[in-house]
Amino acid sequence: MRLSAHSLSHLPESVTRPSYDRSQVVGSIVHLGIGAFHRAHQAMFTEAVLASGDLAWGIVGAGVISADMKNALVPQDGLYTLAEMGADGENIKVIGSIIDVLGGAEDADKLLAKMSDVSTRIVSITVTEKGYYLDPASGKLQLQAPAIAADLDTPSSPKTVLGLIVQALKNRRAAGILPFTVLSCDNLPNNGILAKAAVLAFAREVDADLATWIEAKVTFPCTMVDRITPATTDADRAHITQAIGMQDAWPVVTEQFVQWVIEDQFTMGRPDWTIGGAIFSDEIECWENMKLRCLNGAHSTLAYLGQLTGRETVADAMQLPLITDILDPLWVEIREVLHAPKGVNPAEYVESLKQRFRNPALKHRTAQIASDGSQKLPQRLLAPLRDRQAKGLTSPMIATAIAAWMHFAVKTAHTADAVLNDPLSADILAQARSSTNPATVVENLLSIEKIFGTDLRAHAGFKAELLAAFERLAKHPQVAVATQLVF
Ligand code: CS2
Repeated sequence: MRLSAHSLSHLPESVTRPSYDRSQVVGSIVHLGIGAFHRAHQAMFTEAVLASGDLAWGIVGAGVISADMKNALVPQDGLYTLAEMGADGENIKVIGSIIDVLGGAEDADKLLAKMSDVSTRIVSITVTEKGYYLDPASGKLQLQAPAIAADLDTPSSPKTVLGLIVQALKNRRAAGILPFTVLSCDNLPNNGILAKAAVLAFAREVDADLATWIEAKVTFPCTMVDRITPATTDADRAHITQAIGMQDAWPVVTEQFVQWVIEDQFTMGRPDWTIGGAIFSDEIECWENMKLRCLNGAHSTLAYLGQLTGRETVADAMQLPLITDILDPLWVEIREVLHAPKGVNPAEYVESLKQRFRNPALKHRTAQIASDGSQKLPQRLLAPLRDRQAKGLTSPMIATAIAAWMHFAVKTAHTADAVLNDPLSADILAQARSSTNPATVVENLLSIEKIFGTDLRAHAGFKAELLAAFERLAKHPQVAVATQLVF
């Protein structure tokens, strides 16, 4: 048996399921990038709204790159299982807030039509850092990126998120329809401001007048999103099949903790996501910085150190004193320049992160977090580093985290058949292979401007700190680095 509207009644009693009439739900949110995170997060908050009786806010999800999620979820009528795993057990729910799924290029026309239609009031996105096509250091739109260049060539049949949003807004303007809200749920600082910058930069290339209209009329609220959600594995699928007594082609396994803080600026209304526990706030930047630096900064550090010490998962990496001895003072460095949101105690926040990272029920692979370092380091580690430098403070632990990324890159570059999962992999691997002298390799990697800008390589004190950290890691008996480097 497979999960679907027809099989819902066969679920075990313990599994929560949609309590409302799904046939009455209106698809007023289009979500671009319907991966595991969206389904563990926004779709769950929206489920709470529907369960409260407000059926005006269903989600039409779309995979932007592929049709895989469509192929998995359409036969299940959009239903999927969400398993919230804690050290003390699990909570299994079937979520019904996604009422239709479109997929990749094959549905691009249908997707554009839905986004252009008056029924769509919010377009939300989770396309990861690289989906914005912004240079990580300068924030400039990558006009030469093949997907962006192709959409700029034929803007009326777009395939990228930016192309779709701009063309749909153009269609709405022409038809006299109010613009939707663009709601970024990506893990980026000022994600709404970045989404706006990317959309406007694209729109300016297409139609300057349209860009002015978008700037004046469309809102791009910032959000802080948080829920640790590893990629679904076959073992997860087997576990869920056993737990719900039927097949689910793409369940989501996540933690019990969840947080969503949203700036309240919507053009055509919004669901009351507070029903599911979301917070509307004007202090988004503080929330985002705290999360990106304390959680994600530590996550990236754990991931690179985990990769260098053979630790497959975050929970395993948290068992290694070498790693926790770096994380604890790293958090101190981060907290010394942190502006926490009102009412939040950063020390308690960090303690709660340790518990979350140690969650034995989550198999969060360090390899997954280690991907796309070029897109992640700037906001997670370089931002607090620069804040410290501005105050004249040294940062040996942030330097250690960056050194761990560098070793990871160098090791990948010198390992046959290893792939560096990063949009800037060609640049990074070229620099990582450029010398066998540690000081030169560190210097060359630090000279990748798209990641590090130009200020860090000009900072003699930081360079010395980074090289010392790089050499210290290389000499540590538990750290496996590329043997090509002569120390
Ligand atoms: C992780 C995040 O993969 C990564 O880079 O750091 O996906 C992290 O799990 C989430 O931001 C938690 O909210």
